[in-house]
Amino acid sequence: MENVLSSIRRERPRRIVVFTGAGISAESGIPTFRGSEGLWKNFRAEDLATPEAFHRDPELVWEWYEWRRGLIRAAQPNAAHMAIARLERELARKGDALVVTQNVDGLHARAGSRNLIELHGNIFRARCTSEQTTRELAHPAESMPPRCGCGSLLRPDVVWFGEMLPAGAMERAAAAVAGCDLLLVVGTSGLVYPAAGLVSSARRMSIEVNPQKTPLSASCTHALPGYATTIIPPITETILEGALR
Ligand code: BJW
Repeated sequence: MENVLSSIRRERPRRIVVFTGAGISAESGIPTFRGSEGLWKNFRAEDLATPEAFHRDPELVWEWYEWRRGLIRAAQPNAAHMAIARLERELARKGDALVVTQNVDGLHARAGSRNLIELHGNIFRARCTSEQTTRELAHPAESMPPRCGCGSLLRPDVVWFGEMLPAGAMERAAAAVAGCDLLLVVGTSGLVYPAAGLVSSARRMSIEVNPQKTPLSASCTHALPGYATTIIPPITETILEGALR
């Protein structure tokens, strides 16, 4: 850890991209997808997170999302989300920080991050399956499965397997990663594409924060084994000390 903080002190990065996955929200009590405690241990992605699954049984898919929406609603952003939001706020005119997240939980925004790309959508938004219009769906749905005013089914406004990411999101994220001084890769297994491919666009320093090794570890300049709430605050603090000096 100390050698990584020394590199940050030496390089004084000012343009930061933070690329996050489910692991950053694990310490807020939100289950990750993979691993021994992950959602895919007890639920099959093919039954719940594909357009075919929704077409087959929209009520089942919505019930699963309502359960997850309840868990997330009750959760709070943790010290890692807060430190990243503070980094954006305090860098202000001395640099910039962009968060590119695969998470649909909205915790970065709740922590205060505003410069944010949600690659896989947001679980508190719904989309009409006919008109494609989106709306906030913050509270539990009144009817199941919920419907649009036009009578068509609403679906969670998230990206399922086999679906395209929001238009322009990957392009914006890849350009930011290519132009940044420091890429932080936090709490992702690096298995889901195209998102995981972003890491290969980094040209300068990159630091992975994850208790496990991942397929991305070898392509990062440093891989720090550990938990986001322990490791991210000293990293953002060190970035701010250098950038604001
Ligand atoms: C901690 C921690 C702590 C724990 N601190 N860390 C190229 C190669 C192979 C396959 C493909 C490819 N390109 C496309 C594909 C297919 C597919 C894919 O990637 N499949 C692979 C799984 C094999 N990709 C797609 O289908 C994508 N679409 C697409 O490619 O479209 C192309 C297209 C073209 C033309 C026409 C049509 C389409 C879409 C992918 C969408 C993914 N959706 C999900 C669900 C979102 C909605 C929901 O939440 O319900 O997104 S799946 C799930 O995985 C979710 C996540 O965002 C995503 C990534 O998971 P993440 O965040 O990495 O979590 P975990 O659980 O995997 O890892 C957590 C990590 O945290 C672990 O490493 C822990 O160690 C760590 N951790 N505690 C720090 N405290």
